[in-house]
Amino acid sequence: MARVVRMAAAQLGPVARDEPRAAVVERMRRLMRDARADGCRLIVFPELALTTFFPRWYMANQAEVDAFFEVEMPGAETRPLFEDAKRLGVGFHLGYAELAREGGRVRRFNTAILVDTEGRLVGKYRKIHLPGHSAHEPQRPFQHLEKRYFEIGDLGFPVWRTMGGIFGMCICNDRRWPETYRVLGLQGVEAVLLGYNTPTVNAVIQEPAHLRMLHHLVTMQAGAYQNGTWVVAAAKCGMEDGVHMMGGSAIVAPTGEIAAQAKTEADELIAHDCDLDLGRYIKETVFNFAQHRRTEYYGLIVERVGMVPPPKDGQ
Ligand code: ING
Repeated sequence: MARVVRMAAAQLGPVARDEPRAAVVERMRRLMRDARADGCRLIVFPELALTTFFPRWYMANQAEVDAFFEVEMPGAETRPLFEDAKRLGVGFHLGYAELAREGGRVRRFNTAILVDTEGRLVGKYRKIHLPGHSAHEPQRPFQHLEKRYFEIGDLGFPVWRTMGGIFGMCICNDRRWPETYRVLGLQGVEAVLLGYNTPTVNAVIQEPAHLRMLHHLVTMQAGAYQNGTWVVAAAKCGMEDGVHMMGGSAIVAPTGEIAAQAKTEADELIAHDCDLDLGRYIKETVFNFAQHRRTEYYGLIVERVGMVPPPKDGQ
């Protein structure tokens, strides 16, 4: 039995700091139309897709920071995407900066949503692994202030039954952590949808650029295989306000193989006929969690946050 859903990763090239949301949405609408014409029923847009990757700047003025956030979703500029989704019958994943008023206070998250082929908002995820730093570090060539501008996500790693499968989401740095995929895998996820904005240069320590692509791919390939799930990852990339962001958008099969990969650092669509049953044999044999996992020995994974090496001789 094959439950095939043709999925697309819609890579976005650079979004300039002053590029209006409406202009970015038009680029995304075109990618959605092209995806539908290519037979796709689901399209994945990048993390923080509506604006430039603003955590690269230190901004002291909160109002200046908040200008990069959405206060409603859909809002006036993003509603056309929801309407196109309904008219074309294409579901989508969208990453954006969320400003929410909850419990009598303002909350700010790096958020992603899942919208189905009827244009209905099915699910929301708020980024849990926030990389970078919270204080201004002027010695860096560029900042990475996600810990300053966003709160840690408070929705966990949920999955949703929709569009014929079991879908989960994560965002950018989350893809580097095995825990992300395993928590989703323990819920039977069949496709993990994610966007990312990854600077090509490591701002902290000299690291060969080719390692960026290796680490990006190997973490998703491992996560896919070890949990028998598809992974669809869309970059926002290219030279964005003077900082180069890596491309490499990819669709990874539950076998760990790369089924499709972007070749440019511009707006580019990659698509693949994803059989959501392809991971079944992996879930039922080599990674049959119920049969093989020994959680009685995994305690440190949850009990211990940071690494603690053994005492040195004589200590
Ligand atoms: N960006 C980068 C990412 O995790 C990063 C930050 C790059 C962290 C490389 C560590 C190594 O892909 C975001 N937005 O998380």
